[in-house]
Amino acid sequence: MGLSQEQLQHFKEEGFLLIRDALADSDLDSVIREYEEHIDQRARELLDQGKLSRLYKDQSFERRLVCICRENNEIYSELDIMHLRGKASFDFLRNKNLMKIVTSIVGTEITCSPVQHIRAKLPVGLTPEGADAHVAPWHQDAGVTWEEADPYFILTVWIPLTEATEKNGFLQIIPRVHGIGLLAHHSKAGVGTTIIDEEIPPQAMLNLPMQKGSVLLIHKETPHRSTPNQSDTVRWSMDLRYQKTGTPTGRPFHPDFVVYSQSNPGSVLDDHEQWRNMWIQALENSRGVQAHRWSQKS
Ligand SMILES: O=C(O)CCC(=O)C(=O)O
Ligand SMILES: [Fe+2]
Repeated sequence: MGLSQEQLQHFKEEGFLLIRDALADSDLDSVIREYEEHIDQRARELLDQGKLSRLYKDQSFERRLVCICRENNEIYSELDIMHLRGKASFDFLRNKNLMKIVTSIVGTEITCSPVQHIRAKLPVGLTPEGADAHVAPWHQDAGVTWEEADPYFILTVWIPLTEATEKNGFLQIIPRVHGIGLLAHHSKAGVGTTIIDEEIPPQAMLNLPMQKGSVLLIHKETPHRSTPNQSDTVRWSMDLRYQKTGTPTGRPFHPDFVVYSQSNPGSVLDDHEQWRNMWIQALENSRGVQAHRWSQKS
C-alpha cells in the first residue's frame, strides 16, 4: 500500500515520517543473508591466514561481526553497499513494498541516488583508526551533495536491519524546520560534515528508536544525527535516496540509475552485473574527488 493522505501530510509538515511495519522479514532477510554469507566467508579466510582464533559461527547477525572485529577488523571497510555490491542488496533497491512508499512521495519516475549505504555500526572503539563514518554529527542530507542537486527534492529512506536504540546508536532529528534551505556546514576533522554550531536550529530534537520492519523517511533539509554505539552488538541499517528521474544527484562521479518508471518500464536497471561494474569503474575513476562540498575548517 502507498502512503495515506495523513502520512503524506505528516511528512510535509514535520519533514519526516516513521512508518512502522512497512517491511516484512521476507523483504529484508535476503540482504541480511548476503551479509552473513560474506562475513562467514571472510571469517574462514582470516582463520586460514591465522588472523582469527575462531569462526564465531554460533553468534547472531548482530553479534558475530563484533566478535570478529575485536580480533581483526579488516572486514569492516568491505561492508558498505558500494564495496560489497551484492545482488540481494541491489535487488532491494527496487523492492516492491519500498517502491510503494517511495512513489507516494517522489512520483512514478524514480532514480536511485548513489548516496546509499549499508551501515554496520560497531561498538565504540572497535572501528579501524578509531573514527566511525557511521556516527553522523548534526547535518542535513542536502549538505552532503554537490550544489547541482540543491534545487531538487531528494528523499532519504532509512531502514534498520536490526533494532536501533539509544544504546546502539539511533537517529535523532529536528522536525518541522525543513523549508529553511541549506544551512552552512563544514567538514570537522575526526567528526565529518556537520552544521556549523551557530546554525544548528534551536528547536527540540526527537529521538527515533526503530524496530526491524520500520522505515523512516527524511526530508533533505531536516537536520539529523546518529549517536555512538554503546552496546556490544552491531547496529545494522540501510540508508537510500530516491529522486525524480532527470534531476542531478549531487554525486555525478558515482552511478545513479532508473529504479522505477511508469512511462518507460524498460529503462529500469535490473541487471546486477551492470550495476556492480558501474560502481567498480566509478570508484576507480573518482579517487581523490571531494564528495562533500565543504572543505575542512577546523
Ligand atoms: O545511519 C546513521 O547512523 C546515520 C545516517 C544518516 O545520516 C542518513 O542516513 O542520512
Ligand atoms: Fe544523513
